[in-house]
Amino acid sequence: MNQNWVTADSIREGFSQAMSAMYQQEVPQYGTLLKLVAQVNDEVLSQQPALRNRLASQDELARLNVERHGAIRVGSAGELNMLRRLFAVMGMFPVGYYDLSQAGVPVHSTAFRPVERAALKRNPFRLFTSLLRLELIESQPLRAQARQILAKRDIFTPQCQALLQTCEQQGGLDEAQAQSFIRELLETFRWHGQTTVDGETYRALAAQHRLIADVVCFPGCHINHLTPRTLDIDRVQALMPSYGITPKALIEGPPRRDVPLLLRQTSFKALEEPVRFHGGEQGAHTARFGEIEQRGVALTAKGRALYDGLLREAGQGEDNLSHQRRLSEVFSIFPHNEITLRQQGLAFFQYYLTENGRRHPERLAGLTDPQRAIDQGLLSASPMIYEDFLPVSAAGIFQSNLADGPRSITQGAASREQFEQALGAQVIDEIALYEELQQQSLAECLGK
Ligand code: OOG
Ligand code: NI
Repeated sequence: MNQNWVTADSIREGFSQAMSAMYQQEVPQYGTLLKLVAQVNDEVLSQQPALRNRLASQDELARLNVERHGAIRVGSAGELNMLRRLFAVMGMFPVGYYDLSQAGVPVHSTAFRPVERAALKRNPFRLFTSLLRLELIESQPLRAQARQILAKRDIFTPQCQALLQTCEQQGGLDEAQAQSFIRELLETFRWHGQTTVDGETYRALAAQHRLIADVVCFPGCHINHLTPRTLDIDRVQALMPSYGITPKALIEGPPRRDVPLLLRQTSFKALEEPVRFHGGEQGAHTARFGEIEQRGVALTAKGRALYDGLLREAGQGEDNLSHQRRLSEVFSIFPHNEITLRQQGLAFFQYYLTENGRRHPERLAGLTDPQRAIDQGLLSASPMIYEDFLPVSAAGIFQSNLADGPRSITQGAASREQFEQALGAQVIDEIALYEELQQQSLAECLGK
């Protein structure tokens, strides 16, 4: 490899910064949300020195305030396939398959994200990427029309496509090329206040499902939200109104816990924004919103099955207070502390050598059981952060922004194969990835 190539990590970092700057310009409320989250994170860290020390010692503090994910929606296999190649330049790979059609949202999705520990630490930027499933549109003529409109657009600039080719051919990008790659790729995700179709077509597609109009009628696939990570989502939700932001009714995901589980999310409603239809007619479109999240420990398949069952059992409350209360009750059987979560094989952990362990590698040499090494004070275990998404939560977020319109789509079945065919690759299994990282960290500690 040529030493002058810019690393994928550094292109991803540059890109996520550029995306954040663009979105702050486009949606000023996002800037307000960033300030609120940073303030709450500071408060939590000063109130909980143990948490601060742990994050600092694991080198996790630095990523906290840059951490964010975004979401985009595309309309065709060709677009998804191009995105896969483009994101690979930034070290982001498709992890997980999410079927949202069960919940009445005509898309299936993956998350492009870094997969290695060092890359995640440097900058974990992720993009939740959904592919519209035109086959779920009930009206046949509209389905054909949507296909035609999508076939005519190219959401990537010519320079962006040329740089991708260069990168794939020469094996990397130099500094100047990396900078223009970031600039050109950003264009794909910019907001366009102008549709490619006339008002009548827009309204016909929106009448099928507002999501369809959002994907089909614009010249690009605008970023629809960016999500900062908070250490206390309940506090941010409570403070949002005093910052002029109205949160959605319910916080999605598990309840508040001593050891935070998986992912909790909330969002503010999509803004109604002026658009100009092709031909000059003025209208409005709602697509872009704000979201915050609190990340917790990644669960094993066993832990995840328990989570899914309890979430189903709890159902949906009317308001956040009663919903959270009910969740807490139902989740009371889920082990509350790290030791039990680990011993029952419900969650993934990262292993670290203690001071003692570092001084006495010979004592670790013969050990295979991490528990014995922990008991002997040679090893410590810390929850591995969940880097992915939750389909029920994602559906809730989609619906809080899109559900209050008409819907004429059929409920589809999951179709992972079809998605992977469009993508041009298989999606990586997230559970296998955590398993591997856990094994790796243990092997490193035990000097294997
Ligand atoms: C994506 C909604 C899902 C999440 O964090 O689960 C999502 C979208 O609206 O395109 O962002
Ligand atoms: Ni999101």
